[in-house]
Amino acid sequence: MSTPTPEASGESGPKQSARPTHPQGTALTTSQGTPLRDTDHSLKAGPRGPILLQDHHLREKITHFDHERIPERVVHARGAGAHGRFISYGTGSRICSAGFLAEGVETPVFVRFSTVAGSRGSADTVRDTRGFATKFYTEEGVFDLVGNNIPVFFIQDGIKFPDVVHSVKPHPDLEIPQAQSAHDTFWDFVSEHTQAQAHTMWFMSDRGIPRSYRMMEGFGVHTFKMVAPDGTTSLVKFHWKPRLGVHSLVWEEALLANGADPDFHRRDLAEAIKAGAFPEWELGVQVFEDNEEQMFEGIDLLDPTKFVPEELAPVQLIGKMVLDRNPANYFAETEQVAFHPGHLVPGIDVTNDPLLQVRLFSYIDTQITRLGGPNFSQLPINLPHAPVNDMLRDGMHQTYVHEGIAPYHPNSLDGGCPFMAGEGDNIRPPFIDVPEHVAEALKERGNPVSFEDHFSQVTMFYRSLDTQEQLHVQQAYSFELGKCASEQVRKRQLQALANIDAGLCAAVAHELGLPAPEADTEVPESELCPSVSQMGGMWPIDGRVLGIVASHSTPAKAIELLVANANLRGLKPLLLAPTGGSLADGSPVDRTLLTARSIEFDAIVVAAALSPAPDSRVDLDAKAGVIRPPGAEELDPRLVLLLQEAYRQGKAIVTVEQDEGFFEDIGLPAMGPGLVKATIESAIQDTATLLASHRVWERFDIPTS
Ligand code: HDD
Repeated sequence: MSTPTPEASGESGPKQSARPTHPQGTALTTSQGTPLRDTDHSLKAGPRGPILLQDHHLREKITHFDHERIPERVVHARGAGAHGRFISYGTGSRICSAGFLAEGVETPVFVRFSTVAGSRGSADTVRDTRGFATKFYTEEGVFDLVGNNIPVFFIQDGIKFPDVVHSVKPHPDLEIPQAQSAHDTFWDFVSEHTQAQAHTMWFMSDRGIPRSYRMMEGFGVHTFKMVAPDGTTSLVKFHWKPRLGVHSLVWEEALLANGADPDFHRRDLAEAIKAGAFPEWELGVQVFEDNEEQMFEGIDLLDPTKFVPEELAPVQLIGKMVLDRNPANYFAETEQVAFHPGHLVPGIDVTNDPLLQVRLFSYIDTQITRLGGPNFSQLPINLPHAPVNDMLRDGMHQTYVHEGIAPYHPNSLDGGCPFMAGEGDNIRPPFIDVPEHVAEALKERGNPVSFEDHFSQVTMFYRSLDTQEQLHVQQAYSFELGKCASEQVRKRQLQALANIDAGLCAAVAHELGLPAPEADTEVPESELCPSVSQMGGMWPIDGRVLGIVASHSTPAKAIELLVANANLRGLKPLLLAPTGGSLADGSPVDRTLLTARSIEFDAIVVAAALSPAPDSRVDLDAKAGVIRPPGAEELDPRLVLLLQEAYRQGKAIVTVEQDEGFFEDIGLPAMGPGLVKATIESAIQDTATLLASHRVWERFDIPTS
């Protein structure tokens, strides 16, 4: 007889059902289940006397509170999670025997998105790489795909991970700056360590400031191995493709959101799911022959600082993921979820990528500190949905009541159980490490020669971007290096930029007031890979946030029509009025001029020109920090500021039945891209059309030189 699994026995597992997971409607108890009738007063020697040590409820309550926090993740501390499901197309079955990739199989998933550098309470919209970690609860065990929104990594060998992380974390003396790469130690490291140039280029691009977790690609980064049912192997790179397209903030939005709504991405994800605009991604793989070289078109597939352009190896789609449920409890789920690249299922295996190899050690190790012991996989969020029958025993926070006397193998006392898969239990295929020939080699600390090219793909990436995106990259490097105090660091990074692209280097050098150096290696003429650009295309607009500016005297019919049309198109309308309360149709005001900021809206429909109370005008001008153009005397300066910011951020502004000169009055051009005068009937359609291309790109200046 095998040791019973928690599910199978229904007895030995964690008895979750007995716990007050949703205590509303029942009486308060101690942790031991004793009902309580007072939790507001400590037990004292008289109402004004000292508190008694015997107050066991007080001591339990305070002691537990004192230990409520666990260590935050050493990286990726700030995150947001969601539940969902993965539906397989079956197309992966040709090369992979994993059961969850068979046609039509639906697998529950939990995804955690994150920033890398900041601590748990840091802001969402900082410039950073984003984590994209997915836990598949398959019937053959848990598979974790622990990726990022950038397909390349900072370093080639995991032994460098503490170095890169120490460099980007706040300086150890004063612990500043928080969640920032714009400081000396980070640029000191990456300019010294040129293999980091590929990753830094990607996150200096717009990928470093995503509009939403829902609008990011995800990448497994490393090359993995897939094993077909007949044992043949392929090398693959995983890609997540968002249905809504890949979109970013502009820098002004990112900065404003850090202050005005530090939970910008977390809120966006949760609210979209709550509104039924379920985020979706398709999972795809680039597939390569598993040969001895493990190279493809000159690209070393074991080098995690390189990616394979989709132009060379198209992404083949194998399934779809839908996130449709928010966590019920942040701590229990999003904080306690424990990912590990070594959580693999039969059919998927690792390669010798030296970054991946070190990760295989690091993740279990970190959970032991973070989650207080080796039994973290028994936490509900980590619990496999497949039956578990391990021989791991005891340890801190053990929640299983294991039966039997022989948790070792082989044994003859517990009926020889557990069997090895394939012996007694033939039903589930076992995990088989892919046999691999390891070349006779010298034991050494070193890299293959193919790891030495640190620049050619960086040049290719930069030159493949659209001109506006290149401008953003120039501005990002100028900002980041402009925040470095050390001139030697700035100069060394300029040298790296010279080796990438002379134009980029010159633009940044100009901003820094430093001479642009000449390249000291040959800058390669590279093929372009336009697929890395985010520009162009029309995309679904589900869950995009539309600000509707109304006043308390805007007719009910107008509000009803605008809101209904917005809902019809899957937009999320937010009603913005001078003060709180309800509007004529009875709808509650979502934002007031005091609480609204441009960053919250993807587009704005102005159904009412809002004026301030006459006596508060001067005061409001000062508070809004806006100089009202002469034509805008009657307008509330906060509305002027909102619209001016929205204009700068490339957002559609649609007015409904406003004065002919409205745009000029608020200091915008009378006519221009994305400035629309509409009727109540056409306003939402006009907005939706503009939103489909994410932003009014024509607004941004493109330098001519
Ligand atoms: Fe890592 C967390 C992604 C390299 C060590 N990593 C972590 C998370 C993501 C990644 C998304 C957050 C998971 C979550 O939401 O809980 N890490 C990556 C990617 C890498 C990478 C895509 C390279 C391709 N990581 C990497 C290396 C090491 C680590 C080389 C160590 C040598 N990573 C960790 C960690 C973390 C972690 C310290 C912190 C918290 C955790 O694991 O659970 O072990």
